[in-house]
Amino acid sequence: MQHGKLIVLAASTSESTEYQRSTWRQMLLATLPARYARFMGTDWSTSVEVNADGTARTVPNGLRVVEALLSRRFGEENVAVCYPDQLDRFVGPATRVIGVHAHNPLGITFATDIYAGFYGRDCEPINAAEFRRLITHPAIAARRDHLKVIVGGPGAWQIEHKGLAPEWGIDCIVNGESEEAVEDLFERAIRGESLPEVVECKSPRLESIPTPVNRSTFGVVEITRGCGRGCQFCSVALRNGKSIPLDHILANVRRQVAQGADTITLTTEDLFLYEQGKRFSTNVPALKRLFESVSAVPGVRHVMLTHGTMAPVVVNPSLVDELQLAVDLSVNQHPDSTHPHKRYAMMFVGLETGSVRLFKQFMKGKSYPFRPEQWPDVVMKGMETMNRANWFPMCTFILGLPGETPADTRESLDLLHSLKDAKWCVIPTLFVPLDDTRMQNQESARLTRLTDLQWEFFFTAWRYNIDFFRRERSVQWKFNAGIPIYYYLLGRKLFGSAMKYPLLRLAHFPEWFLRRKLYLDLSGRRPGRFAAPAEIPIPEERRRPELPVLS
Ligand code: B12
Ligand code: SF4
Repeated sequence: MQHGKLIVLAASTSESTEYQRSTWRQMLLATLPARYARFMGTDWSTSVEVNADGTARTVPNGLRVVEALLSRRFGEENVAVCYPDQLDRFVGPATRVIGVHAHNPLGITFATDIYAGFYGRDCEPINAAEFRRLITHPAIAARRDHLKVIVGGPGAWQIEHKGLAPEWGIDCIVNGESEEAVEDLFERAIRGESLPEVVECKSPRLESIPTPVNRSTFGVVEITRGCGRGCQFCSVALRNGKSIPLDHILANVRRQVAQGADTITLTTEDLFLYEQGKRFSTNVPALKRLFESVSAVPGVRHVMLTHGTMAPVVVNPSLVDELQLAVDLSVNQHPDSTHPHKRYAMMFVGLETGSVRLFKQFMKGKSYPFRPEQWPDVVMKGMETMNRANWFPMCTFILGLPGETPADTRESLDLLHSLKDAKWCVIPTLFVPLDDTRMQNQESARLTRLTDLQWEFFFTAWRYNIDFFRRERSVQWKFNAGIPIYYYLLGRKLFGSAMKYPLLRLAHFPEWFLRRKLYLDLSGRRPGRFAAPAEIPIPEERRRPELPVLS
């Protein structure tokens, strides 16, 4: 392209790839150390598919939203969306703005840099290396005199936080939902006006959210935005809650399919907020209608989920049975599923802590309509109900919340132990004070400061995951043998001896040996502290109001 496009939008390959159709694999790209990934015996490819004209086939949905807005305002012939390797084809003398998407550009959010940190302090995750390759691309540097660089997306705050904008030649960082800001901002950039270093956006009105025109990574289609549960560490907690109208959702699904997607990822902070009634009451008929309508679109073979909460499943245990399509159309399979094709529905669920004290302090809305004191019961009952219906959730826990004491960590360990036989995946993360949250001024938790109990939580969780998801038992012994070697060569120097026995649990050392050194005893001699109750009473004053009647 000789002259270039007026507006070029770009996303890094590791944030755009659909490689092996695995969201799980893509998430690992956010955590694996770039330097050593190739030695890990697996193909951690960040390969992406390019259209015949050089544009990107799939990029994160947020960038597709921006593309839709800018194409409407400036004409689609003036906007190109591409990956770093194709920037040369679109950036030219006519280009005035480069808009870059940042999902997790430095890898400093929950669950990311901590894993790269196991390989040494200077190891950056693949996501960070790939983002740097994009933002420092020579095609952008060569045209700096006549174009502006604008970076937006859920992880844009990371660049601001680390003060990297000047070094990377970024003119403006856009934080938050950009629907009502982005067109005027790009207009100013095209005119060559100076831009504010940072723009903080407000939640848009529902009618300002456009239907994307092109295909997003993993066929992401938004069904709701925002969440009113108000957890203090969460950046989307402050976004206003709204459900996207079904006809917009279906129009988006049709566009995804028309461009080759056969999998649609219904994206939300909480599936059960979709068309909710008052005070978080789940609208089961609307959810069923959503699943039925999406799966009826010709070309849709799979439907995937993003996030959800436990409390609605406990309030209404038949909910997951009613949404059987989520299992039937899932891409995930596991031998422990009782589904005829061994499918299971996977959804991210934030459990975050077993400590009622911390739960009350930082996230009490999560258990509504149940009281914070009922949280462990809600988790146990919700897990039992989900598993029975072949929903195997992927659950996060946050270690190192501000003020966490050993007693709090023990409570989390007790809950973890009680879930020993659950069908799930548990992801331990470390507390990160995300910008735009009520905890943004608190201190981050650090691997180097984890206590022995926190290490025990960390590696017991991964031991559960290995045991539940392990496919090839033959390689297990190599993994087990490698762990003590890692500890003595590197782990001990980086993190001290507090990690030793927890790490040996990951290596399947016998429990008769470990139980003298650790808090939990996984040998089965002691039952878990919590069990799923037959029923959990909803406090009288929080009883569910009637749902609005659906048209
Ligand atoms: C779908 C999704 C995924 C999918 C697909 C990701 C993808 N690469 O496409 C999967 C499951 C794979 C995934 C993985 C991860 N994700 Co994710 N993901 C989401 C989710 C649920 C929806 C994203 C979405 O479409 N939102 C709707 C769009 C419209 O919002 P948006 O993306 O923010 O875009 C708006 C603005 O940001 C802005 N904008 C976006 N791009 C641009 C570009 C420019 C130039 C401008 C001006 C503005 C702009 O305008 C858009 C319209 O308002 C969000 C939560 C959420 N609801 O946003 C989390 C979220 C974005 N993910 C998050 C995280 C942490 C991750 C992981 C790092 C998780 C992990 N620990 O492994 C990985 C990273 C993967 C990777 N390689 O990049 C965090 C980000 C927090 C942060 N960065 O500080 C979020 C917010 C979840 C959370 N609550 O913690 N994710
Ligand atoms: S329930 Fe989830 S999305 Fe809602 S505020 Fe809490 S952490 Fe954020």
